[in-house]
Amino acid sequence: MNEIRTLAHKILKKDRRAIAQGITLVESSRLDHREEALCLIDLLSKSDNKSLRIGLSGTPGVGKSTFIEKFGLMLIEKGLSVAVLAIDPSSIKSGGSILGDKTRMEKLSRRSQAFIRPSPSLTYLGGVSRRTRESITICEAAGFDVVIIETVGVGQSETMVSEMSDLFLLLLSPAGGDDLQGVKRGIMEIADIIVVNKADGELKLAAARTQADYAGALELFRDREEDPAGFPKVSLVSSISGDGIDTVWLDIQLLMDWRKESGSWLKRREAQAVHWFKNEVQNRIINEMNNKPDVKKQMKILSKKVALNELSPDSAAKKIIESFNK
Ligand SMILES: Nc1nc2c(ncn2[C@@H]2O[C@H](COP(=O)(O)OP(=O)(O)OP(=O)(O)O)[C@@H](O)[C@H]2O)c(=O)[nH]1
Ligand SMILES: [Mg+2]
Repeated sequence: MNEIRTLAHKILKKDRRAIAQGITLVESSRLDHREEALCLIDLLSKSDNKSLRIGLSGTPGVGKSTFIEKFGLMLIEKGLSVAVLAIDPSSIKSGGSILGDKTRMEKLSRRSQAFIRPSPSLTYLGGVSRRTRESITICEAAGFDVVIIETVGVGQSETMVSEMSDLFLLLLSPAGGDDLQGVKRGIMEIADIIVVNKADGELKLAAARTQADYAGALELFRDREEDPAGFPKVSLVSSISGDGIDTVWLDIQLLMDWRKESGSWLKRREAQAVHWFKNEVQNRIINEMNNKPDVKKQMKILSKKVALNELSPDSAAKKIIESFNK
């Protein structure tokens, strides 16, 4: 474990290779690596650095990479450092698309104040969330001022990302039609700032219309007592020209200052930590069960009975727990 101590030490000094190595370690599914990863995260969790964690989501092609590049460069201009963790749950099926992204954030990835880490997800969503959370801890310990967690909009992943960030940005394109782009209510509920991108050239008018549509729809959700007036809000940006990006940053700061003042920022972090703790308890119980051959065998038998309606799901669950406790 001395190696892990050295690794932690290097990460705390913002050694980029060590950061990458640490993330690779927490991403590993090997059991011995998991033990090391646990040790590393425990060592790093004690750092008292608190990065701003921004969740960012949007459908493919909406301009996430272009936005992050402009936004990240702006942060660097302001003397801040930024880490980008991109997760792509859709690559479970497609085999990964986000990896090409590094080239699309070319300017940002060349800056020493930026760290970009695309992660194709090869495992179940629970696994993705665990390692992303731990990757955030690594970036935070390394002292990045801002950590952006990017995900492609596919239902579950937004919720997961919002559960590990301080605030959540949803990127949208100017709409063609008058419907709300099929954006699910749940996602509108978790968004703190909706950013309508591509507000430039021919799309400028459509973007303004989209902004108005969403501002109207958001009236329904604007009852968050812990937030300042006007949030959640809808902003217009062009990630190509950079117009509006600074306003988004001002809004983010306004919201964070407000939440820190009111105490809701800390409450959210505490609630998130407890949430993930419970999550890991479930993961561990399931893992332990899967590691017991006789329980696994009974699981198979009972699954059949449940499928044939010979046993209710709850009775079957009770039996499994009984045999697990034996
Ligand atoms: N006109 C205009 N085009 C933009 C803007 N932002 C991005 N684009 C274009 O939209 C396309 C997709 O942009 P990306 O940044 O790759 O989008 P993405 O959301 O990262 O896409 P995926 O990584 O595939 O999910 C590119 O051709 C960009 O040049 C913008 O503000 N205005
Ligand atoms: Mg992209």
